[in-house]
Amino acid sequence: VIVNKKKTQAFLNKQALKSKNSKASLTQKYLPKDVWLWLQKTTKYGTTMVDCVKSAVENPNSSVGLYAPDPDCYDTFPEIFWPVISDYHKVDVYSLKSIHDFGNPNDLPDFDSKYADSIVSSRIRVGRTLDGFPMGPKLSRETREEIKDLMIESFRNLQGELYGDFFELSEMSYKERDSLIESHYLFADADDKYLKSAGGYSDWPLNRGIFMNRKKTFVVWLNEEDHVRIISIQQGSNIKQVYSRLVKGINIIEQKAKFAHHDKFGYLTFCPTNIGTGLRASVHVKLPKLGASGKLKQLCESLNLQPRGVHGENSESEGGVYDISNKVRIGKTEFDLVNSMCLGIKKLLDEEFAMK
Ligand code: ADP
Ligand code: CIR
Repeated sequence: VIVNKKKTQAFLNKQALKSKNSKASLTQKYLPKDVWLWLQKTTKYGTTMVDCVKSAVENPNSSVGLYAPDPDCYDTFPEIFWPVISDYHKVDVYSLKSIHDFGNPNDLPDFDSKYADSIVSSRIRVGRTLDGFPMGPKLSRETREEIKDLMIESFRNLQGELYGDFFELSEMSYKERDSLIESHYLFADADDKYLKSAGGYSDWPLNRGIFMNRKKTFVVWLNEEDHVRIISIQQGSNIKQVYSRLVKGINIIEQKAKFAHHDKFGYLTFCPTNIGTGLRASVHVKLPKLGASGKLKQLCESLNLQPRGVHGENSESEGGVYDISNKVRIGKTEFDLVNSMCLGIKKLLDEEFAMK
């Protein structure tokens, strides 16, 4: 190895000069100064940037890899959060301002009756964090229980169609859990390696659970990836009904629960892909030809849609059925996100039906 001694010495001198603090550790002295400053910062919950990127470090195949263990991360670590948000949501993060408008569910388009058999089921969810609490990894058993109790209190206002019961995960049998997971109502059982690395499963399964109305069309997850996931779901393609029920449920829950909200980033969530509206509107749709053609991913990307398998994120398609949803969650209103998902699905189905 040929070492250019002069250049090496000049480089080392430059690095050493970056720290004027004579008490600096050798690590501080030799780490590039901007990296040192980034690593040194903490939020009021003691979160460092290393905590935020842990999932990416442990899982090199992550698609995003970043998590916010507490709400302050979005402002404390702009060096990493802002460019990631900009790239994922395709927004100008500097001028970004969160916008919200549920609009009128009846203004959503109907799917053509020729597509009736292609759309198996429809679901829309929003992710929320209770104001005043850190996200999952920074919760203690007590604070996680506090969140659960506050939310159970808010469920008391759900009446009529939305009336239902809360079930503690730790009190359910494995058989009950499996059956609810299989039928798409309940979250998976702590098996997401990305979320695991990020600390999302601490003290699992305690203080987790699911609220369900009697018809299992209105569901709320507690203390899974986010403190709260409010979900409306039903068989078939009537997205107007699904959306209308979701908006009704959110408004009632918000009479009691106050959710963390940021002027720029909207509703704050554990994963930066969910900030803004927190809304993912999806259909389980039969696209066997498009799926087999290998063109689906590319087509979805061009329509701002995201394909997933039939058992959620990181699962596979079965029998040509895909979970297709809006990919971005910020920069557009809730209504526009659901509307553009519907229009995108129509385009995918047009394409599917035109294929030989
Ligand atoms: P999230 O939507 O909360 O980000 P996942 O992608 O893990 O989380 O999906 C959670 C569950 O919801 C999975 O069982 C998934 O199959 C189910 N699901 C998603 N969209 C639909 C849909 N349109 N119809 C039925 N089930 C759905
Ligand atoms: C990852 O980084 O791969 C996981 N944490 C999942 C990221 C969120 N998924 C998505 O694309 N919406």
